[in-house]
Amino acid sequence: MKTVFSPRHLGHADQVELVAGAIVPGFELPSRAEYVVDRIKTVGLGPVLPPAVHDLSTAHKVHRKDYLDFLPTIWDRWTAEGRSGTALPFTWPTRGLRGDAPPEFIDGLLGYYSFDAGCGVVEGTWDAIKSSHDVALTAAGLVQAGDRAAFALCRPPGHHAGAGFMGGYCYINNAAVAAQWFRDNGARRVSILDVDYHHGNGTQEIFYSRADVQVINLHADPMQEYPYFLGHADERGAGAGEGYNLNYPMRFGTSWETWSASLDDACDRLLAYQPDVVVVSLGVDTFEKDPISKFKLKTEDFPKIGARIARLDLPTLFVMEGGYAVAEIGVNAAGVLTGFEGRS
Ligand code: OKP
Ligand code: ZN
Repeated sequence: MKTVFSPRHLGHADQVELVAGAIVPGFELPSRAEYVVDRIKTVGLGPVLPPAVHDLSTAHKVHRKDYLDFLPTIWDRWTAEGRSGTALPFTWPTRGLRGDAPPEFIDGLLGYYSFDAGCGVVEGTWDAIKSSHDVALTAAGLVQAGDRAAFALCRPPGHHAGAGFMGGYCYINNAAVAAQWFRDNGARRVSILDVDYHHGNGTQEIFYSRADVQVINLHADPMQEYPYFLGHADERGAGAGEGYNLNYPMRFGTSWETWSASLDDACDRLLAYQPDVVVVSLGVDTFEKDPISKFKLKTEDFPKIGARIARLDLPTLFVMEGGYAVAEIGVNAAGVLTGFEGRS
């Protein structure tokens, strides 16, 4: 299968984040994507193509206009205050505060348009966000044009980004934009299968009231793990979307036996929906050695994920999300894709 990839992700670098009470170098490192693209080439998955430039018209159907307008302005607003380093928020409009309108000053805007301090912005961040969006849409185009599958090697990732907010290293929800694009280009129904360790709260929020995009999430139980405030099994969709959101929360320590049982059930539910195309939010942070996660999948398990998804026998777009054990992320992500192709 073809991979779409842009070196423009490299400008999104040296951002910091808040971990265990300390400001530390961010885990969402540029080397992550470099390890994956290197491994794709080593195993000979297929050609690696640059993205074509796309406008934001599809993104505007899944994100709020004011949010998309704000994103490219963050770095200039930050430096206009004489600041450097990483732009980060420190105040959020939680219960008991008004969150109905954006304030004027950059610190307030950053809080208004985020749900955590996980989305640092540096000079090259917007260009990386836009390149990641273009990667997803270019790869979607390959599937639309008849490729059985394609790999969007997106960085930054997207599944925590909601209609009007960033969070969890995610700014534009690449998988959601791709799903919307498939809907606008002939797909009657689209399924999003999110196998990242963390619940894809942004994707869930975007499609929660829609029947035309089924959203299935396999993830760590939000009672124990980030993002904490969404991802429970009783969140099943609302209104027209009732029954089209499915969550499989699993406890710390989950290994292949339990995880794959959830995947099997998810695949049954996916097939029952009869989608025309599947978008896989591909996180490999379920890996036993991932530095920020607590599941126990082994390297040998990742090809089995791909093989199971291949059995759906549907056009499939893989969109890169998380995975942080940088040395192994390439092997595990490529393992899913070669497993999909029946190679291992
Ligand atoms: C993004 B993706 C605090 C760090 C928690 C958020 C993790 C975001 C994961 N110790 N940061 O789903 O892989
Ligand atoms: Zn994750």
